[in-house]
Amino acid sequence: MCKECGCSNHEELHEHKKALEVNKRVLEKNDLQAEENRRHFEEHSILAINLMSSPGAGKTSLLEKTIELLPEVRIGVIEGDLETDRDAQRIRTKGAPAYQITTGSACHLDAFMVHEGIHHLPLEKLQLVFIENVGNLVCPASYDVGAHLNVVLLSVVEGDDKPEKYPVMFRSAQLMLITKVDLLPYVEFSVDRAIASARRVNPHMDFIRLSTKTGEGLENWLDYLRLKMKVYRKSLV
Ligand SMILES: Nc1nc2c(ncn2[C@@H]2O[C@H](COP(=O)(O)OP(=O)(O)OP(=O)(O)O)[C@@H](O)[C@H]2O)c(=O)[nH]1
Ligand SMILES: [Mg+2]
Ligand SMILES: [Zn+2]
Ligand SMILES: [Zn+2]
Repeated sequence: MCKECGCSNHEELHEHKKALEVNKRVLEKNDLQAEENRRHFEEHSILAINLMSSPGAGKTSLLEKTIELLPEVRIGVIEGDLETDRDAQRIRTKGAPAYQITTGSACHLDAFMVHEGIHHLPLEKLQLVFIENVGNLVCPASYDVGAHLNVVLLSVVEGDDKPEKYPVMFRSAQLMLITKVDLLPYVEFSVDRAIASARRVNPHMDFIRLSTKTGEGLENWLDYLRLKMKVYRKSLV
């Protein structure tokens, strides 16, 4: 667990309070940097989307498909992982610029790391930037990275009870993607129960079910992106 989260200091109440104070200051600084990141995106009329999920829910697979299926949109990606640049390489193979952040021990991206990524992307050539956060359903939700939209992926192998068990994450997102729906015949997962669980923590959330293997739902995802880009561009003028 990373020290910024304060989650390694539960031994003594005193220590815990100190950790919470430090955490609060870290988050305040983070929020200022996040605002600057958003200004960078807006100077270039770029819509920025933060993708979050537990490890392996299908974030990179979805980005690969999105780049393939939206050739008319110039997409860039900032990748976050503890180690390796494998996800950035997967994105570059699809022909989009990608910058890999390796966090070492931190289990989330913060606005400072994303700022570094922003300056390594050819912003003047881009219209849409995805930030693929570190696979983790907990602390990425507490760090504003300067995106305009938060999207959470929940794959059907994880269980339909997750939204209420990880409410901070599901409250922070505007859209929940229910991924790997091709596997529904093999798992006990009710899409309706997952949506009901998410609605209880976040009544305003949108939902799309999809599979990158069969292509089901991908058109809805692309429509969602087209609509959000249109609304965003209108908001800038
Ligand atoms: N059956 C099925 N498998 C999928 C689907 N999407 C992704 N996968 C598989 O799930 C695994 C993880 O996919 P990734 O796209 O790497 O997941 P991720 O969320 O980027 O993973 P991290 O970056 O490590 O958190 C891979 O083996 C994918 O082939 C899907 O729609 N259906
Ligand atoms: Mg990935
Ligand atoms: Zn963390
Ligand atoms: Zn800058």
